[in-house]
Amino acid sequence: MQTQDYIELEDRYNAHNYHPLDVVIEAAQGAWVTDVEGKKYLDFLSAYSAVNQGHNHPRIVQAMKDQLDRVALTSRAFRNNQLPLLAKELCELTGYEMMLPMNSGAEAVETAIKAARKWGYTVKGVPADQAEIIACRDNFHGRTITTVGMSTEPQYQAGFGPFTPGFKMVPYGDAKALAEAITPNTVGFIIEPIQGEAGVHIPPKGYLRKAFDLCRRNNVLFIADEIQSGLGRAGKLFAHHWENFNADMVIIGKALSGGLYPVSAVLSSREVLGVFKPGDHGSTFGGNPLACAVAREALKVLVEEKLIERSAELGEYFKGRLQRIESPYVKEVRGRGLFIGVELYPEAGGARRFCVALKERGLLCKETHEHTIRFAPPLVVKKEELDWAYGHIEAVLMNGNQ
Ligand code: IF1
Repeated sequence: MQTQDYIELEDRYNAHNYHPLDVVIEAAQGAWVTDVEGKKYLDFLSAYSAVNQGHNHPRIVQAMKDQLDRVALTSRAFRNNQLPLLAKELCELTGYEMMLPMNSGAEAVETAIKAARKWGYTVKGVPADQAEIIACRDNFHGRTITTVGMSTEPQYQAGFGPFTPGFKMVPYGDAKALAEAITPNTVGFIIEPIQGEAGVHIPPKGYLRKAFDLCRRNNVLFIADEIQSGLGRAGKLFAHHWENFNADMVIIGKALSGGLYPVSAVLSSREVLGVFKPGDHGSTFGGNPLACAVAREALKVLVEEKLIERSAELGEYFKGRLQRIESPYVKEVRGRGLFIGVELYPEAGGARRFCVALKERGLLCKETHEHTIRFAPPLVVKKEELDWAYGHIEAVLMNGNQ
């Protein structure tokens, strides 16, 4: 079977909830993927930052195989010998007192919202069913009814209402608006320290810290959605560390497994995660031994291969090169670490055609919204590979879409 055959099958039998580039991948290693025609591509998306450690990292694959030979799933009705070790290692790495494991990012966001609400009722003393959570405009926190209910993107909501009540929206980057939105019933403020899907938006300097201080003063939990920006992607363990504080709650997913398995988690204090009593919350697969073994090794790889430092250094280097391109199409190049967005002028005719052109040249990128191309290679990418990619990006950005 060839590319077109797979596309026809998928279009016939699979729901059309995506518009993928027409490349059919059959294998991958490190920063490279191979399609069914045998063509190789440098991956500049990293499965939306889930493969920060590179595709099929040999150490994580080995840990996964070893665990598969023992036990994959126990359910939380029984204990397993991997969950306690992941919990300890993750808390020691991040400095939090407790974690709660789930599978997808959206589930972990839901978990954080449940924790914040119950904390509000049982610790802060908010009257029953009055808890409010503040979120930011242009956020992306997932696809569940609650998380799309918090979205300001019309497409994510159209046709899916009614939504979960109890959320307020404020503009991203506006501390004054946050201050005005907080009431005695506010239990949490949820934010992406860098907005990914909105187009790699970095808030104004000092904003996150100011927002954190506001939350502190008003006894509101600062909830950092680090599902995409965390675990080294932005050149720090967590992107909000750029402003030197520790969020009250951190939500992680994606690269927590190095892309080999869906693993997510919420990190917080004993005071917050302690609100959950047996039966309050859970998941069939959350915290399963296969997931925990994979996550343990994925975290070790991140630290031992110094991928966070690599992201910071290579990101600075690559962003610098991109910023020096004098293309008539480029409005702005922004980013932290290897989490870089190139925003094009509307006159460029949309980012997608540039992504298609880059695909033809062997570089897999994805547009976000109409006008931004996101560059987020695996953090194991080599400097020479970035230089190779740069040549193609420059050519495409200078010449339109050839
Ligand atoms: C898709 C976007 C990226 C996330 C943040 C929670 C989640 C995500 C900050 C939910 C997920 C993914 C989902 C994926 C595409 C992708 C995405 F463009 F849609 F927004 F990365 F930029 N918080 N982001 O970025 O995690 O439940 O998916 O595990 O196609 O929906 P999930």
